[in-house]
Amino acid sequence: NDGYKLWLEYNKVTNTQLAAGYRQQLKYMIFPTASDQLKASKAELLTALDGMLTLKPADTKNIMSGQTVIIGTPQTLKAFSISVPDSIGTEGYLIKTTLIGQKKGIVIMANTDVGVMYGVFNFLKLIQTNQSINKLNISDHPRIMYRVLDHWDNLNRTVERGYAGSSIWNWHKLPGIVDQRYIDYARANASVGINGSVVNNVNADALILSPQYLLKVQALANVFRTYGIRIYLSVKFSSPVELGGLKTADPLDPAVKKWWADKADEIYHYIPDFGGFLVKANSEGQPGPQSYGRTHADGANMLADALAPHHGIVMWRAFVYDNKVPDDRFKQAYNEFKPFDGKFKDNVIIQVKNGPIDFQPREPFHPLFGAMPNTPLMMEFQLTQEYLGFSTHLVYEAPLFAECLQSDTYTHGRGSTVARVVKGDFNRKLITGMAGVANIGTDLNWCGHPFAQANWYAFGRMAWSPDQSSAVIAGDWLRMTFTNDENFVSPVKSFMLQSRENTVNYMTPLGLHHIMGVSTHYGPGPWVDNAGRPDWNATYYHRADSAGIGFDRTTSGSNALSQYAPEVKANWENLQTCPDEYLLWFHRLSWTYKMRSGRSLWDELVHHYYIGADSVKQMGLTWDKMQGKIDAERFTEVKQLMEVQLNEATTWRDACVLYFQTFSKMPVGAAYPKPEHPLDYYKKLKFYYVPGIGGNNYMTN
Ligand code: BDP
Repeated sequence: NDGYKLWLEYNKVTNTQLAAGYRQQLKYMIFPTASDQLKASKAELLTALDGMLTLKPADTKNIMSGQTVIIGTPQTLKAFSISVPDSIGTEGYLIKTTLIGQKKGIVIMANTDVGVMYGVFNFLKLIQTNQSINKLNISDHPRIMYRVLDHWDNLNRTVERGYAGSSIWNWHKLPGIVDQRYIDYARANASVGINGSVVNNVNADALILSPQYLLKVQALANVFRTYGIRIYLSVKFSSPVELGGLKTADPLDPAVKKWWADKADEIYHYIPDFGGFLVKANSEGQPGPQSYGRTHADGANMLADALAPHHGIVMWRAFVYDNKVPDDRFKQAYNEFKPFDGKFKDNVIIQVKNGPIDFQPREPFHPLFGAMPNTPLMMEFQLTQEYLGFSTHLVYEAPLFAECLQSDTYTHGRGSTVARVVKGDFNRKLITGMAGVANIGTDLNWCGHPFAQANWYAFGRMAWSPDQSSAVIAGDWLRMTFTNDENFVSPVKSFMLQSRENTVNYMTPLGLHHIMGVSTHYGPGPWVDNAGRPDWNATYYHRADSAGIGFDRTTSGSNALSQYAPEVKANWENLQTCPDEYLLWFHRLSWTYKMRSGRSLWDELVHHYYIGADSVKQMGLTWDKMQGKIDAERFTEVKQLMEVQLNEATTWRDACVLYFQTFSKMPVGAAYPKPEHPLDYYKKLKFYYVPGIGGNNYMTN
């Protein structure tokens, strides 16, 4: 098993009693397929039932009581006097055991074809996870409108921050060759409700908008459409100059406006259901409206006007920073965007990273969430593990997503969680969205690490319904991907749930952040102090010296905390209430500062680094016991990956402890294993051809 099938393995149901029950109830099927989406849904159902139950339900027109499943939209269901409630909306579905006349049957219903597809995938999940289908009554619908994967894929097939091979988009062979991978990619997305895909890097190449490439994009869109997925493109703000030969890309210039409007018309000619644009502007060297003395609102609204006639949207990123904020990069996005609250067109959504710096192992939630009540804010999570050990470390990210989503912004009183802001609970007029920076590449198993697939899966599930539990999602994923054997699911789920905290511990405990290797972001680099700009240096963030460590963002420091609601600020500013997890994000403390545990800050830091690395060892021991419970290929691959992870975790631990010790000058407890090498060894380590940094237009940090 090479892992290619993801969570759509459709393994045989080994519990014979359960299997017999499923077979009995699914003997017959009423599933008319008037559209491609319905055809694809039926094909999926048949493949899955064949795989799991060696069953091919017979098509019937009449209901055989207790043995029939009826699937469809109102069009199909009206013949049976079944009505579909409006409340499930255009993407929701209902799965119900019900009496139709005198006869009992299972009905999977939705208002639209794509709703039917989601219903079918969720019905299959019940069987994949060995649940009873005797008395079904499930109603579900997405809480978020735009559930989008962002691919940071370059046109030369390198993937910025990609650790799973090359880009799956074979631009050279498109549009002629439509790879089966595109179809399987779309199936996997649809199975978790992802309904959008931005296929190219935010550091965009203007060429993507050329007619030659639009034809290639069209071929992908044609595949995606069948699975309810819209295609989006990242666009370079200076495209009118680079591609159109104009003198300027000033968003207020009439010729520029016309160029974009014409370009939008052209795109919709190729792709009538095109989703819209994603824009990284005035960030890390990318051009943007500010290059012409204009604002983010000017830039975003101009593009929004071009797309509006076709119902497209603009996802405008808030990941902006440069050297304009001398004291703290943390504050820049808020400073630049907050003043424009309510000033964006209705079809603009501001895409905000989960935290204020950059996808660190742990960040506090971004202060913009809740701070722009009249502007749609789209969550941006990173599935590719740029700062989480690439694709050799097992890090299940759902707890990271949940931690951010369940944070209380207090902007509309207690209980104003980030999830509620993102769902638009406080302003029903706004469009809503969640994006995940994809971790997908040409590796046989798609994501590099068999467990990295879980992050793609979990993202889809949380984008559909942001309040779901990480544990439930992990359990479903394990059962669908590996086995229903409880002796596997239970121990593995428990280390998955712990895995992100492990990585925080061996990389950036107690609120440390941005201390990785410069540019490559591979391995530890707390000593980095000579990057091109101060805010690219690790020393800028940890500020360690003989007096202490940490970034003072309280009123006496950069006062970044003032960007949060007063309750949040008060909580994090006060050392009595600030959780240890965020301590050094907000406070600068002496090495001897007494922690809640009774340990000194120094001892606590060392403790976390050691338990972090040790937890990887423990995970490996648990995994060893899983031998024989799953296929040998994936067992061995994960075992090897865990050995690599343990080595790298140990390197992180030893390098960081030795480095910080040069300031604390305090001892490391004798019980802890000694580092294998002196600090200098770690500082001099060189890594060549680190994945994820080749070929993109711009790469500094
Ligand atoms: C950083 C990455 C960089 C991306 C940038 C972004 O290091 O490669 O281009 O984010 O999100 O995390 O635009």
